[in-house]
Amino acid sequence: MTEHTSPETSVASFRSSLLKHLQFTAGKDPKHSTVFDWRIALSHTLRDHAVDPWFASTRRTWDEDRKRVYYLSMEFLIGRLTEDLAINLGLRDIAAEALESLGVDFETVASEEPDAALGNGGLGRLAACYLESMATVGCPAYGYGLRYEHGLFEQSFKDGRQQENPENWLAHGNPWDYARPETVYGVGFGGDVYEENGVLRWQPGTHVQAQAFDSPVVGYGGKWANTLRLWAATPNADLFDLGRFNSGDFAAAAEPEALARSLSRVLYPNDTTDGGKQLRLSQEYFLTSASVQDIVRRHLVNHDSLENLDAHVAIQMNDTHPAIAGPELIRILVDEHGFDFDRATDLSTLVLGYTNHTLLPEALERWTVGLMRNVLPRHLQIIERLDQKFVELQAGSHHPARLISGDQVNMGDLAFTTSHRVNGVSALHTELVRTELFPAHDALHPDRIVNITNGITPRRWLKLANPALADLITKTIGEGWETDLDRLRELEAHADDPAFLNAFAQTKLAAKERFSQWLKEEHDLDLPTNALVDSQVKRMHEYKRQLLNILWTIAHYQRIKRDPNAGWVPRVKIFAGKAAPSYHTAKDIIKLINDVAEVVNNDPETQHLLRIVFPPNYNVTMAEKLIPASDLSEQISTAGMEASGTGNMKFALNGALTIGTLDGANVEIREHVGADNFFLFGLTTEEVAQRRSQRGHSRAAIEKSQALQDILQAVAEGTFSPDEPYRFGQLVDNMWNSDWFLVASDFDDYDRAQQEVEEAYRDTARWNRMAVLNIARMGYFSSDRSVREYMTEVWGVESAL
Ligand code: Z16
Repeated sequence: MTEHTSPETSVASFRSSLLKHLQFTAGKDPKHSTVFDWRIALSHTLRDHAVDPWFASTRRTWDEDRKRVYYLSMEFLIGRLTEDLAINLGLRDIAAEALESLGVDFETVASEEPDAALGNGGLGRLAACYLESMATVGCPAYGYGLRYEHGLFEQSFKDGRQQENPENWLAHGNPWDYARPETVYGVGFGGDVYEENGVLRWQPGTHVQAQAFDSPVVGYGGKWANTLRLWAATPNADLFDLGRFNSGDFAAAAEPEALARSLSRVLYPNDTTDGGKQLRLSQEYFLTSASVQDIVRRHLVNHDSLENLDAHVAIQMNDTHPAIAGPELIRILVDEHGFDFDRATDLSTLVLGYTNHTLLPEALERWTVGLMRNVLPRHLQIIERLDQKFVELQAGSHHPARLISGDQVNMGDLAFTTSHRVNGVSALHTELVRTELFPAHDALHPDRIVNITNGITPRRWLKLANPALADLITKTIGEGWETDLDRLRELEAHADDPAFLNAFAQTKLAAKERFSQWLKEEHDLDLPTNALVDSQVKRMHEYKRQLLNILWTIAHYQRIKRDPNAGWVPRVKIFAGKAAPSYHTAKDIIKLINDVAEVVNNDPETQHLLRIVFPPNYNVTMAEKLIPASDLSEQISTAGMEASGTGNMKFALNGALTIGTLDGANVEIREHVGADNFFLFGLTTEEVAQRRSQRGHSRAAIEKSQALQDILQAVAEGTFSPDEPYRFGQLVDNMWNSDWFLVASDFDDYDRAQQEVEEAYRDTARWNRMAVLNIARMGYFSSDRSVREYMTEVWGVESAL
């Protein structure tokens, strides 16, 4: 491999490369260039530096005929790349200096980049962290996804209600990717299945072309680089109906073309609900088919047959979204390469792995048989045959589990049967996957389910997001923690050193000031920097219980009003997150938070003690600024419902303490940081099940809690919605009469834990010590660790480094 460029790259050569790109790529005279032009120059200069490690890695993988990982995901929530790539190439300071010598500020230029928001939340961000970690640990890999023209919608508030606006990240082009007009595959849809000389042949009704766009993904230190390949739907020429066009019917002529383009037009904005829409299934097949064709083609370049595919290929399905990969691979092996069905199935299973990310029934994909037959008739036949085999395997069972039940194809069951490993994303979640979701499968294949607890990349979520803390860590324990996060444990030795605790507090203050300034500039919002910053940022969902948080905030407000001089700790309550556009309850909760904020923030009696800040349009970039500025991390989902959570890890790694339930990865975070350094509350998973079975549980819980009664009464009376007193009638009614998410049952214990937070924060030294111990003990949650586990437990791939 050629020597890595960064040590040799001087400020002078970076500077001349910037000027070259400004002139020849942006086509601008330095005198007349805008921030946008400088960004184009900077990103192309950085991309140039990615090419050497990228080619070297790709070449080595070919030369050594290495096994490759293919990570199939409908979502990659990447955010910005400029600073990330600069850091990984070791060029962050050189780039800043070179720009400065030209009178340009690095941060200003980097901030001009739009987020690549090709994901909804945790699942998509996880895929982005894993890509970065695979490159860092030297795992030969490709990420495969869709090049959506429009990522997740932009959120704004109008009278406190969520509005959705289309996102347009490609409007000014994407400097990171290389278009590959020669790498195109036809993806078939619909049509019929015919028999031809005893073999079945699928004759699709239409084809849509998938065109590749490749971006290099460079690992930390620039020692290895992989490829993110995103597919764009490009209507092939024959879709344009020249006959109709010539006869003057221009709209009709463009119709099939419009259908084709819609396949990569926009990301579906549902994080955990499955809409059952034909376009979504078509998008999923579009991704899967193009990727599997590409994988098979690459394998056949230097292998004679597909017999040994499992020795060279590992395909990971990120949730069930690409679960049609099993039937697609079987179809290619049987219909196009003459494999026997059983052998094709066994081989496919050895190649495939499936990660489950949720137990929520509304999130588990199910497609009707009718829709499946319309879109993918041959795949349906294959699934029917797999279903038969699955029933036979459960011989003797009176109620066998099925891949097809009633008129629905269960994609989770399909993904399970076509994978040699199925993993959950935290220890608790995996146990529930075993016992609640797939007990029949687990009985047949007791070694198939494994746990791989999620992780986050410390490069983006510490080094990039929190430069002050990162510098303090490096000053204290030296470099190297970036790729060996367990080394943070060396900070424990400083946890009782007042000078170190002070230095930590200074980094927190610096992060608060930075975030406060950003909030002012971007959203004209005020964030006091002398208060406890208490944050709940994530998608808006009933199971995540933003409602519990805002109801407690009302209680806190009422108590301050009652006794303003009781020595309250000043607090800022931060909320941020998007609701799926059709999720009305989640949108009501957004409106409630904004309505409460309106009252609380304008109350002169309490203003200095309590504020609520809800910046719109939470995204990766906001998270990078908000998380380091936080003291308290709200991870308060109903136990058993959050598969893992990864925001919880980002906060703890940045020295925020967690108030949380025994849910998802919270359980493991608490074990690692120590029970003394975590504010635990709430029912356990077993107690949740118990409580739900008790009739009238919510009414009983409310009647036991005076605080909760007062809050609900205030909301019901219209204290926060004087212009429309019954605005939140449904929310309140649901609390009394149903409360599936057990907000009432957990309220008093949450209140108790919040009092403990208050007490701990008053003792500054104690708080800082707890925060430092959190940081020191979070090494386990590096996505490098997660990726290495996938490599040995699932993929059977070795590091090339
Ligand atoms: C998603 O982000 C997640 C699950 C899912 O079924 C669909 C989407 Cl878009 C999340 C989980 O809710 C979260 O607990 C987990 O940490 C994350 O996936 C990554 O595993």
